[in-house]
Amino acid sequence: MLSQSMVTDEKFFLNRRKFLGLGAGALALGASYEAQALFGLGGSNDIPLNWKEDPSMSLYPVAKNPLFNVFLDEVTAEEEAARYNNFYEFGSHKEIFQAAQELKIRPWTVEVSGEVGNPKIWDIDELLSGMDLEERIYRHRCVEAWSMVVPWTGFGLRQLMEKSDVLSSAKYVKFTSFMDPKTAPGQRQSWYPWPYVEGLTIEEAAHELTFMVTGVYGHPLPKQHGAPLRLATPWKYGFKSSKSIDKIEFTSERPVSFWEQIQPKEYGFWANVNPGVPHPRWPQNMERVLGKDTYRPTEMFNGYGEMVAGLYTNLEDQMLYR
Ligand SMILES: Nc1nc2c(c(=O)[nH]1)N[C@H]1C(S)=C(S)[C@@H](COP(=O)(O)O)O[C@H]1N2
Ligand SMILES: [Mo]
Repeated sequence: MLSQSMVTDEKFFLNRRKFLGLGAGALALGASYEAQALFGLGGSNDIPLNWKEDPSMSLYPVAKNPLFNVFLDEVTAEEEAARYNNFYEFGSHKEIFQAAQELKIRPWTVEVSGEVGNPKIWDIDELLSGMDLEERIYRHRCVEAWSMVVPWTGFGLRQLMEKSDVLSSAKYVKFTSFMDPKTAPGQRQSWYPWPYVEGLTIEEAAHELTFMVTGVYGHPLPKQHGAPLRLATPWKYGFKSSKSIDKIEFTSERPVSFWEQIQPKEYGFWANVNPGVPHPRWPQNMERVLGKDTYRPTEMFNGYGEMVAGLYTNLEDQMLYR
């Protein structure tokens, strides 16, 4: 269960470091990035970054949008981000980068449906070539209290909404991730409500921060980051950022997201970052900086408050911060 692993994440991390400190366990630790650093196993050559065979390779790198690099945060090392993932389809732990290489990302279609004038099943490469791609450096704050700073490449969801002619009857957007238990062992664990589903209000969907991610660090997205298409909503907890999306539905009804189905008191629909509202089982005021041994204070709306606070006026009755 996620709830369990969320509790143990911090402890597990510290225990592993202690374990390493005893000088044992290079084998048991496998390819963990802590082991890489301590035993010098590394170099990026053994990180499975499948983008080398990705047919969209020639689209990268793209121009940076400097508007979205306002924090001057230190960008997380690519190796750190590529080795420490949440992708429950491939396991309920962080080291899924090998397992995720089984995901087949071509052919891949993205079905846009529901309350739209132009429903369409997009071939991913047609979709990518029709969009204005840009690079944005975004913060990412996981509900488990770790964070990273990542240069994503992608396009504003708003671009796709315009092409799809979203109708005024659409109040929400629902993202559905791929379903393929043959390649994704986590999906054979039938107690999870597969496939992974997430949603936003139509106002959130149209917000300029809402980014459909197709690449990272100047190249196509590796599978462990949710190739070939994922979401980034940096003012919300990371579980809102669905990976490997193959359906986008505009609807009049609020979707029930994956974690909300599992544990609605702990993981809600809104999930906006707020350091003052603890998770029921741990505080949210600090975050561990991925790849470092340092912590930093968590910021309201993960630092994006000026841009997004207006989305939540008159919604005080909602569970906005879980
Ligand atoms: N389909 C799917 N999307 C997902 C998840 C998942 O398990 N399955 N985990 C979420 C969580 S909890 C986080 S923190 C981010 C992690 O993204 P990253 O591994 O690329 O850093 O993906 C989110 N998107
Ligand atoms: Mo997360």
